[in-house]
Amino acid sequence: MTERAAFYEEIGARNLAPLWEVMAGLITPEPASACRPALWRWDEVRGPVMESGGIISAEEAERRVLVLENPGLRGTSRITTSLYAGLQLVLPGEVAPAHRHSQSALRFVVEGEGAYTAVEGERTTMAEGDFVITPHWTWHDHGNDSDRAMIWLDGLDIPMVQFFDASFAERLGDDRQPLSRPEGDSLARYGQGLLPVDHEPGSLASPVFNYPYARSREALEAMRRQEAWDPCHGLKLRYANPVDGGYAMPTIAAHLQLLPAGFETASYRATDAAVFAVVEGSGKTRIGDEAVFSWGPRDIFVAPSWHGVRHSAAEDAVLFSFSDRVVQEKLGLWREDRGNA
Ligand code: 1HN
Repeated sequence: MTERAAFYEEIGARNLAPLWEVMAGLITPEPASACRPALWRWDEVRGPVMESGGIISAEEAERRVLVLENPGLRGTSRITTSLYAGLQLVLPGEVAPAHRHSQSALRFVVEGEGAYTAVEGERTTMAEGDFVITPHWTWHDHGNDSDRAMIWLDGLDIPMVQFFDASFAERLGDDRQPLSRPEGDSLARYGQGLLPVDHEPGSLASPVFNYPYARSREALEAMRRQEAWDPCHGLKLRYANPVDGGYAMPTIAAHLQLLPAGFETASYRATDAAVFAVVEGSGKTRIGDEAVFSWGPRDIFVAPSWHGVRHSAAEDAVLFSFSDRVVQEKLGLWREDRGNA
């Protein structure tokens, strides 16, 4: 045994390790993630999601979800190093029982209309493209009183909470939480460019918990008549907390963007790995040197940290996306590179 190996063995018994053997892997000159570009085509995932409805009920599963696992991070329930994503199915007549946990969640409705989520005493009926949040430690339950299956994309900060060892969770006991406010109350109070006088923020998350697609889409459509297109993003809007102008939740940033037919974005990279869900249109996205994905409605893809992203839209296209950008910005870590990747 060499002198070094003997030394490592000796110190290892005292729970000590030599930094110089691992330093280059710890402090990389640029992000070096195991996260890979990946695409989930709707025509390949819808079948299994619907099939899961015959395997287990929403009630028994608590949440009947097929997890979107990044191929570079299999077995860890992650779509990126910091985020979890899944496709959740709620069939007509089903309920997903009320619970709350430290993890914050977003829903982006992919298929269906008429199912609901209740959050902290208010229900919202959901439609395709709606962005719905259930912030950390809020009671939430889902149900479907419509006659159609509903499937949505879940995004949660599970890996971040895991990293901090800060997970708490509890069940309410009843399937449905008691309702204390009429549907639409939050949007009326906080989502009209007005705020209740003397409003004191009681939470780090937005008091608006459904950002309906019809309104977001209309905003993009109105802007396109006026706005110069951003070379990297087309027209891109950020889901905002109306109380402080920040992101809708403290750990997950979300955006909606419009790319007009024929538009090709300049290469763009940032330190936040992003999950994209296609709402409308079709096109292609090149991610680093590794992947070119052709996409259409309801497809989902992920771009890892610091990989150059270039979108090209064959038809007018709308992309929803979410990432950990809000956290990285707070920690002074977030960087972007426009046009050089
Ligand atoms: C959760 O609460 C939901 O409320 C979905 O719909 C997915 C994955 C892990 C932990 C909690 C939901 C989840 C989750």
